[in-house]
Amino acid sequence: MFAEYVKKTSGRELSDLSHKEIYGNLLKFTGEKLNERGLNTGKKKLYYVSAEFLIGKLLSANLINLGIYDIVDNELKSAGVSLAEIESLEPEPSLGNGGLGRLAACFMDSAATLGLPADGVGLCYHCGLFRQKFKKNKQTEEPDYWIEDESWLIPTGKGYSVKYGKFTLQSELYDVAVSGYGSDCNRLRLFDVKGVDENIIKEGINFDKTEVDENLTLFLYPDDSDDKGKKLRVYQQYFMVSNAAQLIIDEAIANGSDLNNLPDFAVVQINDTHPAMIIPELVRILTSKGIGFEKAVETVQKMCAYTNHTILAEALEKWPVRYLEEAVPEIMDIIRKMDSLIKGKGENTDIIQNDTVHMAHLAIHFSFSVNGVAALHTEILKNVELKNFYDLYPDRFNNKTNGITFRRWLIQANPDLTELIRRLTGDGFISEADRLKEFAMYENDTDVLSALMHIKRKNKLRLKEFLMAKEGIVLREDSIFDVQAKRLHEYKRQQLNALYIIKKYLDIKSGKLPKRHLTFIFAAKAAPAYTLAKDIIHLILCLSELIKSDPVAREHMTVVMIENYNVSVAEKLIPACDISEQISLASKEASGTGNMKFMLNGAVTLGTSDGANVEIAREVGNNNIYIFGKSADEVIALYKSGRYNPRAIYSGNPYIKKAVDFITDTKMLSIGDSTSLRRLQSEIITKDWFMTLLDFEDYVKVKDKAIDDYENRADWARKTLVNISKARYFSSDRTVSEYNKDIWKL
Ligand code: 26Q
Repeated sequence: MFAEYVKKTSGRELSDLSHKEIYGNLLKFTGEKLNERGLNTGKKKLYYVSAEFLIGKLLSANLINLGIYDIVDNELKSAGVSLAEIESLEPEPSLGNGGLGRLAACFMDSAATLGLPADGVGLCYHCGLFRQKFKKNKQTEEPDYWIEDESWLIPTGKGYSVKYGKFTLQSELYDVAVSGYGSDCNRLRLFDVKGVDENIIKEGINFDKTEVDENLTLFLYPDDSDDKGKKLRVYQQYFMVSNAAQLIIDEAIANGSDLNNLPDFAVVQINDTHPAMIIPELVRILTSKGIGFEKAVETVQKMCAYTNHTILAEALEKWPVRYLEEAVPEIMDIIRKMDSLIKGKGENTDIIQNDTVHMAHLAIHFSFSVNGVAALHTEILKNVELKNFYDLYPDRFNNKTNGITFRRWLIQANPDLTELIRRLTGDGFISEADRLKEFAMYENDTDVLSALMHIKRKNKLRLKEFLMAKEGIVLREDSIFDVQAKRLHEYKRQQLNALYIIKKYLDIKSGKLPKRHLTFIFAAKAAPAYTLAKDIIHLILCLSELIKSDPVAREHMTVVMIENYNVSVAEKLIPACDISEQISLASKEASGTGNMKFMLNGAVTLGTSDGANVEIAREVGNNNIYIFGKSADEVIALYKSGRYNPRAIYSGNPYIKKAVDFITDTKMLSIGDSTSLRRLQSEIITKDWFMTLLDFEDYVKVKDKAIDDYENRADWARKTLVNISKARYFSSDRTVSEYNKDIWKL
């Protein structure tokens, strides 16, 4: 059908086109097919407002959802071209940092698939998050342009005025079609500013932060370590929510709303606090249209629901009043009036405190629903972090355990595993994840277990080829692939994994050899201003170099850190993994979603009792997961007591001391930067805010056990089968259905 399309539109044969031309034609062809599908409709619509949508490449995803992937793939094959080659030409939009942004993309896929009228609303960043490059074993940042002349962005010709304190900006709306699997479409509505100027980008990702009209949508979350960056973030957020609010009200009126009944037409899911200013913005617009203040507040509260994604105090957004006064004075006035409605209602729940606006407080007081993203996380919100709010509004709090779309993370990422499941259970699991139950029945089928091992090996070979081509990295497919892929943050404890690697290296050097070659793979970006996170990257890259140049050690282990981790890398990396590292300090990882992708692809989790790991353990049972470390309750109590003493652990355990000391061993200092390595080492011994050393001993014990168990190949294959089958609970179709049943009611 594609070949015919090319013939009809250009009079040419598929085999005569260059790869670039095929890509351009496929964009148009797929775009038209998507357009032929209608939009999901209904009286009430969901607006998922988010600063991030980490959608990944769209070509394969759209072809799969349209049900024409195999047809197009075969047509291209007949013309001597592979779809993978064509897809490699598609630039990946990096419109997200990590979990929260990818979750938004999975939710968009599921909402469309479930036939729910649900649009995403966000910003059209020209460069998204930075592109990561390693130089001298350190991270550097470059702009990551992704918008080409031909892209998935559909100009709509629509736009709005957004009024700031001292000037007004004009927006331009671009739509991206969101295909569901076998369903009608929804849209991602991305707003850009007229007149943004990419030429103001200087070295790396630096630019003049004061010229808001020229830089507003250049980057996702520009470095906010200085005042100018923070202000720019406020300008960005207001641009996003003002456009969203105007769009919502326009569409509701077009659908027949008289604005008094707005909640019957629109529900807004606020993705973390980044879009929280939509609350006062909606109030502003409603009052400007003649609705009284109190009625406007009441209406808006019935429309808005807030999701919390983090319990780290430093990630909770607080803005100095003077920033808002300068950027958005009208909104600041409304926030003041709203604050006076709830002032003193609970202890430490005011919106404005010490001349600072607490965005989470604003979002909680004026939403009808507040949800956490995993069972443990929601309990911690209710009982600890947001206890004062839970006391005020117990009925508002609810849990929605995160999920992932199987269309991308199984069908697209792992075609061989998909084929095996399809052969054994049929197609149903693609849109009904529960059907993976049927796969569990093959737990003792030796043919299926060896097919699983064969698929894993193939996926390792595919990763090996990919990394060889991408970065000249050499992998051994007979090795155990142990993977930690996620943003670099102290609480996620990549440093704990690195200390284990040092211990293994020292063991090997002293003659204690592992039974099988071990491959430790990292993939992570660090925030540009987060010094310690960059120190941890430096440590890992130095270890990688040290081991690569050691003829004894390299026979037994490999350490690699993949450059510029993104969705496309994840699609190759995750299916090749044996051991999935989910080792955050208990209580700190809200949920995690990588953990779900790895299990779905037949990796076994090594993790702490944190976030959704707790629910993964509940689903798969103790035999099919490796849990270690202190519990969330113990960690919370330890913080409260102020008694954690890393130096005592360091001094009290000879092998911990040896591993930590090695960070600044002469071998390491000859490779790396002594300031960075010393800073990291001293941080671990004297502060260790995320308690790496607390769990080190248990981590070593449990990880060694996992590596040992791997040698029982049949039993390991059985563990992977159980993980795949039990991943059914973590389908984002389940999560989105729950949101709809309890919150959106579409
Ligand atoms: C805040 C203030 C100033 C600048 C930046 C930020 C900021 C930016 C991004 C704060 C947080 C984020 C992103 C958070 C995030 O991705 N959280 C993850 O959300 C996932 C989906 O719910 C969870 O699975 C992860 O556990 C959680 O870490």
